[in-house]
Amino acid sequence: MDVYFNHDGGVDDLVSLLLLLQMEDVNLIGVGVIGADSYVEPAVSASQKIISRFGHKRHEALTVSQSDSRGKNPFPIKWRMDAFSIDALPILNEYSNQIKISNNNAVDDLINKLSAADNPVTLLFTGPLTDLARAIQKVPSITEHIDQLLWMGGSFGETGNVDEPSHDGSAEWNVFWDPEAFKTVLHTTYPIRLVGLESTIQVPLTSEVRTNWALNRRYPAIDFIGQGYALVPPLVHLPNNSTYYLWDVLTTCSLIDSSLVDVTTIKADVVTTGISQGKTFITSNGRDLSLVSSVINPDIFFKTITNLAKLAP
Ligand code: AGV
Ligand code: CA
Repeated sequence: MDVYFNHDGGVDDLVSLLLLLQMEDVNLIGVGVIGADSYVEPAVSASQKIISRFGHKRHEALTVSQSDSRGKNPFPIKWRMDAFSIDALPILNEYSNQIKISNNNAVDDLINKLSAADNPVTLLFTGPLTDLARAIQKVPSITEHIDQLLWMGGSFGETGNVDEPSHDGSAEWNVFWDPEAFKTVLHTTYPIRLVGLESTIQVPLTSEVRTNWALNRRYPAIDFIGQGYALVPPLVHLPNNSTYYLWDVLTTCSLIDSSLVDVTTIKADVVTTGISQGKTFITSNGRDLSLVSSVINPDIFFKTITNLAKLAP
């Protein structure tokens, strides 16, 4: 399966990149990084180092492209800072980085890779859809090369996860950052599969999960995962605005293992303005989408992470 990955530099975005590199059935044709839930420079740099340190021979020629996209509703600075810490972890700085930055920005890199593709490409997005929306607007014919879009975004349950002034809390952050981008993507026809908050709520970061990574830290990639998630707060008693879930990692693992999740089909749309901007909702006039409705067995999901990470060099 040919895969193009666009992420936004959060802890679980960068762990997703590491895991994607271990998937033998995935032919990773490009990586784009957008400075949404991160500052883009350290997020690009950390991505280069992760590919260099934990990638395989087949990844040697991979480049990382930097996005110049800006969102309507910026992420909290506190969360965006994590990319600097990950980029500075000793485990990523022991050996020199061998992976280059693309000469093209993330929009043009996506356009070029799709235009040149021999086979239909699966898009994996774990941040806002801005780069995809801009690429489609610039060169509409690239959609012919898209096999499907798998996206961590949206919420079809009671609430979202945005806790900001002038908003009612109904949106999920990756949609809220750029609601128009999702609207643009909804006007296309290739299959879209969403992983939203109704399923990711089943896979919070917990101290039990952390202990398991600690016990396996003799594997360098699992040590890295433990170090990365040490930057973010776990679920202890009640969830709050900063509680961390494995949103993007669930999305990434469901790419190769559809038995991890249950999927339903819905028709959906998005609110682009006002106090509910970024809210996704079901409506009979909406676009056909597949929605990951639940995680079948969270223990098996966490086991999948360690099994994949054990394959890393
Ligand atoms: O809304 C989930 C998305 C995912 O792509 N991101 C984090 C994941 O990378 C935004 C986000 C929501 N709550 C957060 C987030 C939190 N408490 N800390 C950092 N990022
Ligand atoms: Ca993300």
